[in-house]
Amino acid sequence: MTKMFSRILIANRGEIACRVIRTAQRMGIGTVAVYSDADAQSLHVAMADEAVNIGPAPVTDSYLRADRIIEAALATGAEAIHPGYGFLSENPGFVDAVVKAGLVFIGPSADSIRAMGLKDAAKRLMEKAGVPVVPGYHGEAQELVVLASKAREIGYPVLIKARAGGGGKGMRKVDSPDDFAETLGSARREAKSAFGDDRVLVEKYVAKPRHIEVQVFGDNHGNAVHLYERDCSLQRRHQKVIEEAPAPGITEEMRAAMTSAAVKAALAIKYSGAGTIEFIVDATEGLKPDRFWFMEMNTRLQVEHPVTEMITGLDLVEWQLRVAVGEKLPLTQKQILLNGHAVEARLYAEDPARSFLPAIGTLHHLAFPANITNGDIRIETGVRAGDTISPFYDPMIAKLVIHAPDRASALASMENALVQTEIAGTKTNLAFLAALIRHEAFSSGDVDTGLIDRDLASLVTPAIVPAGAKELAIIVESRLLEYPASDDPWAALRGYSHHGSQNYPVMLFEEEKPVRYGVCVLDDGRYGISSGAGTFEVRIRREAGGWHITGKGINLRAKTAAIPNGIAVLSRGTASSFAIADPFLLAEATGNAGDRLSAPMPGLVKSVRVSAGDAVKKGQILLVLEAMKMEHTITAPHDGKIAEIVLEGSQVKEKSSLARFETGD
Ligand code: MV4
Repeated sequence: MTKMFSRILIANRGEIACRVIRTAQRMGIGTVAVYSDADAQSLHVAMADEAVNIGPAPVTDSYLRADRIIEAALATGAEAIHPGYGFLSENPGFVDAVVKAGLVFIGPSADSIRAMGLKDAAKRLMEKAGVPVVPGYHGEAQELVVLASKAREIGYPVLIKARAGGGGKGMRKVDSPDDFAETLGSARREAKSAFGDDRVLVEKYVAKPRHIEVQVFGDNHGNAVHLYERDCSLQRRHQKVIEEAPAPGITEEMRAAMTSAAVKAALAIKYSGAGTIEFIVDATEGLKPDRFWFMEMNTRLQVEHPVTEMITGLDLVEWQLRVAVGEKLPLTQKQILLNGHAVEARLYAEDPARSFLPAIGTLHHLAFPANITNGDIRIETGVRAGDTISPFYDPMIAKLVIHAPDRASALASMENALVQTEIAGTKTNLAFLAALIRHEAFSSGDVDTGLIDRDLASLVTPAIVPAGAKELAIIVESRLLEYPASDDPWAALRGYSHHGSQNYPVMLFEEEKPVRYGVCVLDDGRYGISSGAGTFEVRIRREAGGWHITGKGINLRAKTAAIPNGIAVLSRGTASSFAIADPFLLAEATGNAGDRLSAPMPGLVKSVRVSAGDAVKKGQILLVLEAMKMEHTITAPHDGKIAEIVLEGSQVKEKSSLARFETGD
């Protein structure tokens, strides 16, 4: 029995590093994380048994520094390196260096990676193995006259692809022979600058393509199996957005054809480890066994591998570790069963309304549903509430993965999970994901790679602020809700002072301008909000984990979360943030601030002993703050004249201002 590693190094970050560490720890394997300066406080570092800094934030100075990664492995006694995906995971030079250092690369051989790295050689190899390859030309000749005549033979429209490209990079569609020469030139220039290699192949353009890929696994004893297929057609600019397994609408005949072709491909290159054979499928007339073709092979574990794990009940990272120490595949093909349906949604810190620009920001509030009716939920993430999404790396927040008995319930559960996900502090694609799950064509299984681009306008709707969100934010900010009706006679007085019901001031920034609201308690659960536009009545009830606010045109169930200088209202996958204006900060902002006296702790301003305009002496009592069941007298730190003083009865947060003195000038 070959001995399992006692310690491995994970040469990655974020959710995939956490995911690999989780399996290693379950198997009793020690874990070494590597991190850049920007990731020093990140989750994967906290999870690992030990961690090594490998350099500054830019990936070229850290996560791509093969030398430092190998050095870290040797220094910590790690026997093997898991590359995750991306970074160095498909870099044959890295594999060679790892092996040269006497370490094990948890993945395929450098030769397999090289064989699949160049699209033309990969296609020639697959053709020889009897795997269907997209009709086209992937030969050595690169002269224009040769390629143009091949394009004519193939029949327009054709696709010109850089052989060193992948994932859509270096790809050009040509609709007519008149455009071939010029398009070839531009494709070549792009390939040269992007990959340092301007060689291309020419293929028949497959209309209405679906992206269906087959997970394969090989060991070092000549075995290879498939773990069924995944449909990854919902992509935007070649970035996968939602993936699922099995492929909607696939027949047993189609599955048999695709999975046997995929296993044949793996065997053809004596593949070891986790791999994915990507096929492109012409779905113009549904899924037909004679209309799928090999596109490329990914020689790594993929982002979307959890959907395969959930329909097979297997742990692919465990399989990678076992195969890497020389074990045979844990199961035979017959023992790998498909159960149910799984779907994954990639949650990103990006702004769909601004063409999905990455949105950096701090995740002041981040909460996922722990369970879902009629399905299992699995969250893969590398961040926690309070973490900041770094601008240096992929702005992924998490992958939400759902498993359910069938596709319809998997999609329903995913929609349910998305609307229960709460994020405040950065823009996200959460609402976009929910719109996609609800999309008519998608939910009926009529998917293709162009769906998102075609329907983008209807999928990206401006974020709406639900009616009642602002009112809820104002009342929560007034802190009146923290004193629900109780039998404590003093508590009942909350909201009242000796002269009737009191307005609690709340200031919001709206369109960059401070707007003052007054909140008063009308009776138990009913509040009045007054502003320049008059008074508005609402009723608020506490509900499971959140609030239910009702009023004229308002019926909202929501939760709230504190964010810096503001409050977020979270409801059904939307997050509305409101900026709270601290009146004294305002004074500073408007440049007429004297020096300020701020609250040493959160509390209630029990009584105020002076007024604006009063001259006070050092040590004179200005107000009494009730906090932590005690009364704290706040005195003047020096002689001076009061410019502003907080209202008696106000609830103040720590560090918020209590008084402002006139400046000396
Ligand atoms: C194609 C194709 C149509 N016909 N090849 C995109 C990136 C790489 N995976 C190959 N890709 C395509 N190759 C032929 N002959 C359409 C695409 C394509 C695509 C494929 C799968 C998933 C998403 C896609 C988005 C745009 C184009």
